[in-house]
Amino acid sequence: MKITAARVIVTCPGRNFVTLKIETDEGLIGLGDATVNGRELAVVSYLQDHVIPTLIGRDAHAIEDTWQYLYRGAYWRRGPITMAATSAVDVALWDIKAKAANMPLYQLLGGRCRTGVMCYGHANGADIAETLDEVARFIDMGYLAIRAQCGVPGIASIYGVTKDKLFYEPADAAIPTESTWSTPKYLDHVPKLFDAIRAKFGFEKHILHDVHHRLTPIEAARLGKSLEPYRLFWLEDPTPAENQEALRWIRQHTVTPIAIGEVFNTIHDCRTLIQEGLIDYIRTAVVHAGGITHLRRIASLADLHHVRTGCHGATDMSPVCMGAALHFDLSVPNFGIQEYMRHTTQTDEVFPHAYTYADGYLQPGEAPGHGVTIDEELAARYPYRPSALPVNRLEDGTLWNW
Ligand code: GCO
Ligand code: MG
Repeated sequence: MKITAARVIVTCPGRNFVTLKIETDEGLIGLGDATVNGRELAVVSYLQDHVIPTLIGRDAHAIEDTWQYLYRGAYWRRGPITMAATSAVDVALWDIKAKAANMPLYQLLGGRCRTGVMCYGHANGADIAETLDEVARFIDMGYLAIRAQCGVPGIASIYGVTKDKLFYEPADAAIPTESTWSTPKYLDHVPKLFDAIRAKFGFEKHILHDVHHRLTPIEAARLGKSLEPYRLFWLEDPTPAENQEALRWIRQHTVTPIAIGEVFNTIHDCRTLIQEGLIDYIRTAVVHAGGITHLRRIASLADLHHVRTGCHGATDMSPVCMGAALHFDLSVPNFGIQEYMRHTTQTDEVFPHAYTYADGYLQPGEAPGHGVTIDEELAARYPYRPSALPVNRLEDGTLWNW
């Protein structure tokens, strides 16, 4: 089966998505997500100028060879743009192979390892009272695991707190908006939130929290220690983890489980973290870490070291990524949890999908392939809108991690 055409579709049904569509001489088509939030057109160019011309005429079944061709063959390997483009090709080819086999993708990946994919939703509020109401709402929706984020007195706006409670789109302007950050105020407030959550709801549900790369290692160690009584499922991105060795400090001081990796693109970004057992969950996403092919390699390494998966699933992972992730989640032995931030109705209409949510679990569905399609006519009605992620400054104006 030969690849005869490939095309990039950019659409903005509430937020920007980049989708690769691959066609074959047997009439089968495959879709892959290539969205990098705030950098969408860079991936479009990489795909159109450097990847698509090399795909035409290739064997659509040769997934591993194509992956190696795009990774090793590129010379300028790794990096978010290259790896998102590689991922889009990889996922589209897995979609085609599973359609050719007339099977849902998880069957090709070894079959079901569990009955469903436990996911976590996002409860957030301007203050503790509002966050508690939101946690209650997610419990009512059947969630077994809930991430809680909350405004901090004295900080005007904060990562993860939003007006639209089911969706979150931080990329809100063509030129990045600026927010202000205070580590001392945050560190004093956060334990109060989790104290209130456990006091009100007990310990039955899994509770998670995202620090979003804001702390130094010793500050992160302090936070992890102060949250131990509340037994979090995980504490996410406590520090910017390009310095993998810094996690040794955090690990020495706290038994709060750590999750890292949503911004990583290859196994090399998390090799030390995994091999030294410095984290408990690896957050790499299908779209940003080289597709199903590379994510399976990361998961296999992680499995050796008792690290479980916890794929990034914010709104900027398109339904195509979410669909592919659920097949991976269902079939990977060392699955931990899947993030599930819902998409807007417009996004769901542009990307009809087989996956479903019920009672705290997601199911990828039984449609052949990954089960996600695109309504191109509808997609064309939502043109690209430039939008970048915000930047962050300390109270004295020093640029900090957002
Ligand atoms: C998460 C993430 C997101 C990111 C967003 C950036 O844990 O879901 O931190 O909220 O900020 O995906 O594009
Ligand atoms: Mg995160």
